[in-house]
Amino acid sequence: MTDTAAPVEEMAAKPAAEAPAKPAEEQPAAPAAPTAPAKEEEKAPEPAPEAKSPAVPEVNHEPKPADTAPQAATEAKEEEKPKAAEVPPPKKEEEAPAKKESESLKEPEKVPEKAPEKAPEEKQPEKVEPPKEQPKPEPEPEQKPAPVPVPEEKKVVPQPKAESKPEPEPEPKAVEPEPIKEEDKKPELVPEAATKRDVSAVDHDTVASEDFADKSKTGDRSPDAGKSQPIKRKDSKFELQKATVMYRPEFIYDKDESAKDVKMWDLMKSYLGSDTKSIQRQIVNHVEYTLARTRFNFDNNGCYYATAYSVRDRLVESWNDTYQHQYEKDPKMMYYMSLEYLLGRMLQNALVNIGQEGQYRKSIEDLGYNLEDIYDEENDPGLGNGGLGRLAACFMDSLATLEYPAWGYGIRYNYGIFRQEISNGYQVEYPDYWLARGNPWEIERLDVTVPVMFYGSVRHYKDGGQDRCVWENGEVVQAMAYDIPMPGYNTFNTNNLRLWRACPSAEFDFRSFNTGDYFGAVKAKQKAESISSVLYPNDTTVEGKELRLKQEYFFCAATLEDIVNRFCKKHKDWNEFPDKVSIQLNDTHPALSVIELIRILIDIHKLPWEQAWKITCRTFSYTNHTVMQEALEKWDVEIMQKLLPRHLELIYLINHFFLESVRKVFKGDPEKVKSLSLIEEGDKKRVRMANICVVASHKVNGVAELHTQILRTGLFKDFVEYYDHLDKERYKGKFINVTNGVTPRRWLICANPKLADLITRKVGHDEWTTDLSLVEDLKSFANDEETLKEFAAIKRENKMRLAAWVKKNCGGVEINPDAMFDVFVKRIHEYKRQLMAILYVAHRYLTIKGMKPADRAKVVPRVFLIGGKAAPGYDVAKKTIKLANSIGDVINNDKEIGGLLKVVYLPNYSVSNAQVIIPAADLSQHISTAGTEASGTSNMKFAMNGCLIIGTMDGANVEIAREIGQENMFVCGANVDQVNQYRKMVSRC
Ligand code: NBG
Repeated sequence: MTDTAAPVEEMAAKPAAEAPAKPAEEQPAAPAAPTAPAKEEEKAPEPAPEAKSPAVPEVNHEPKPADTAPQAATEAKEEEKPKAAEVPPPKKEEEAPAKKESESLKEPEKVPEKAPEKAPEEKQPEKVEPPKEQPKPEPEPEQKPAPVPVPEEKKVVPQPKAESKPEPEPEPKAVEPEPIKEEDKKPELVPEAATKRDVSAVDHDTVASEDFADKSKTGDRSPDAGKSQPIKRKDSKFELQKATVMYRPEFIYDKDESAKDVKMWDLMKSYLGSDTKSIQRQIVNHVEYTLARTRFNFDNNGCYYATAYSVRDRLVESWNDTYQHQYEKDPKMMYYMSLEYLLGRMLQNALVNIGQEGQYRKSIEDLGYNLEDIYDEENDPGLGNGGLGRLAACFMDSLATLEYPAWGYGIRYNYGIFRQEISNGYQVEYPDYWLARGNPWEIERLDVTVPVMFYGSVRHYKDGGQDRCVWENGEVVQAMAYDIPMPGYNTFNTNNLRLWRACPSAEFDFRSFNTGDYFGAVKAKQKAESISSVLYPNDTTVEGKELRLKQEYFFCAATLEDIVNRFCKKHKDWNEFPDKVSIQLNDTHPALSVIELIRILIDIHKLPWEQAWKITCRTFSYTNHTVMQEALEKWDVEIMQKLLPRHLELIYLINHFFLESVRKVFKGDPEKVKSLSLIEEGDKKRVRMANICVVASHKVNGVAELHTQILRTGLFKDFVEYYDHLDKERYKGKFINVTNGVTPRRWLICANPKLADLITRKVGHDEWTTDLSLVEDLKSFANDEETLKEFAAIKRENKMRLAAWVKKNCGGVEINPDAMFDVFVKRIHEYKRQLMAILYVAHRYLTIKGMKPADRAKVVPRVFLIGGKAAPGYDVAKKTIKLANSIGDVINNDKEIGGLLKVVYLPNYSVSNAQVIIPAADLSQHISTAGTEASGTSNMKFAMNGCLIIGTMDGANVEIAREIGQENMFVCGANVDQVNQYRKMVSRC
């Protein structure tokens, strides 16, 4: 497999509101109507010019790194040149044993000249000042890696005053998208992953602090803890990891430091030990001190939580160091904004990535537990619907692994995707309260809160002759951060995933409470909390609900303020913003962040319109994930006007300038104006979120070659034509392809460890784990009996594992591991054509029924395993599930058919279930109508697990076929051109 298709991994305070807050009842009347430009937008366009035939560019086959990453990340990394990083010399010999310039990784653009006065994130532990030469050692993830963070006094992030200033006289040109500048194309700095962590080869005994036994933060009191083995890392291409020992050289103190600080640095200079005893002690300490359980109550579940906390402690160490490093080096940061993350279980993944699975297995087994059973205790955080959410999770893993300075942002939903049960053949949905027992991976940031406003009104005022705006008198909620460390594989680099939770603003509560309206206060609290309460359970259709728009804006406002705050800590010149910040929009759900940035720049920081627009265009990139009309987000102007009046004004303003340019380019062609406008006209005016994203991004990407081509020639055809006419050269790189990818760490090393091991043994190295194209070396074993035997044995073992899973989860059904496992698992949707597969099963059944015994004897026994969730309101999809189960009932109960055919519905398809299902599949189906599936990613996971694919020439199947050879894929159905012809024929009928 190569980078494209397969395996393309990556191919990836009380919060006191300072802002004016009003209870809902006190809402001002509906805000003023859109400003003048808005009306302008509605003007009849000029007469049509001569129509030009749309230029349809070729699909751009961009070369991809082995681990793919979102476009913005690529930008943030392309230019990096490995270079030794400077590690400040130790002050005292005994504290800094012979160091080596370990970080050969990536050289950031520049190193801050002097230590920052303040740690990056909102607050610092009291008076723990770092040595003068260095910035504070505890930046963003500032709090100490205590297993359960103790709520500290909450700090309030100042509410940005909603003062504003729309630049009154922007030239029309100002909204032309910013051209792709040279520096945008090749970003820059990169972090040397966690370079602060010096890993010189130092004698273990020197490093393993004597003090450590008694003073580690886990309260490790074991006599041999002081002799604990330092964490060992596998050899890798990174200099950083060649050494065998890590210690924390940043904890160097100045002679002048107070005794307290000296003590602090001393206590924190070592990492947690990784010998069996140390691990066991850490786990047991968490059982007693974190979970407060007794030794008589140490079941698998307790063991899971204690183990997870102990692993998290390690992640916090590298997460702190990574943050520290990034803060010092100040690279361009890539921010991935996604409303969905299907992370899957984290314990195994974290252990694999930090190279500690073996040690933990030993330690846990020695305590009398089985690691696989412990893995099974973990809830699967289902904070996503399907491919888009899982892609975001794969990207997080790849970004950390490839050492991009990247953060993910999302929402911490209380309820993720529903849990599906099959009852009497029907799908039944249950709320999935994944937080019931707490989430040991997150760090609750009571100190990181951001106020977010809704409703209110816009006041226009004069400021020294300038027209300005202020958005005010709205309802304020607080966004509180929950951070999840994202460890890279075989690197110390540990990025951050920041999820926001909606909380009531303290001021808001008090007001109701003081007037004696206790229930009003509680209601308000619930109303605020409802914003982050539930993930919308649709993957291709939009719920036109106000709450969903609230959720989207809540996410965008909190994230943008956080990013802007971080930028402002080190920079004063706004023009540097796009040099330091790159934001990737995962579909249009975070589209409002574009408008929010403009609002911050214009209304709060009083930048001129043109400058704000340029900065915005250079900052954002947008990934489209679907061409299905029903999935394209459009918001009623009416709802937007009520909820986000200032944002609507700004959208109209952008549209005004943009359409002026469009009219010029197309000589007033009304059809073009209509199709490109950010506002859809009709009975109800609606804001087209995809159009906002295209206009305000410097890169727009599709997720597979075919999909990108369809975007260029279909959905965004008029945009492509517009930019071509505007300045072909300048905008030629605007619409690009970045084929999706998946992480082979989760989908091979975690899901199919034996196959991963076989690959490593056969190709003679494990470099394929970060560069999947290297599995090509397996080709030479294609006819090697021994290898094939081993592969078959592994597959059979995986099939046995799935058979046991089926027996346990599908009402005791027994399936034969020697039958062919024909698997169809994904969200249920008409375009994916599960119905066709089910009808085929019925046909196969009838065919077998009609066979003579002699012919039947030649039939390969087959088990059809189908699974996936249907959106709760999607009737046809739900009926499809029922049909599959009903047909299954007939077939499975037909004694005459015996074991030749079985049908099983696999309930509650999720990441963790996929990890059991995919490695066991012999054949998997990806048969969407050509042109409808943007990419698909499970096709890649099946392929890398040695499963054959039956697929249409759709999405990434096309590239998979090219990479593995069509002869190795069962290609079926009409291709996209044929489908288009059929559509035309049908429409003529
Ligand atoms: C989905 C597509 C898939 C694609 C994933 C990830 C949405 C809106 N789209 O084909 O249907 O693989 O996105 O790009 O979820």
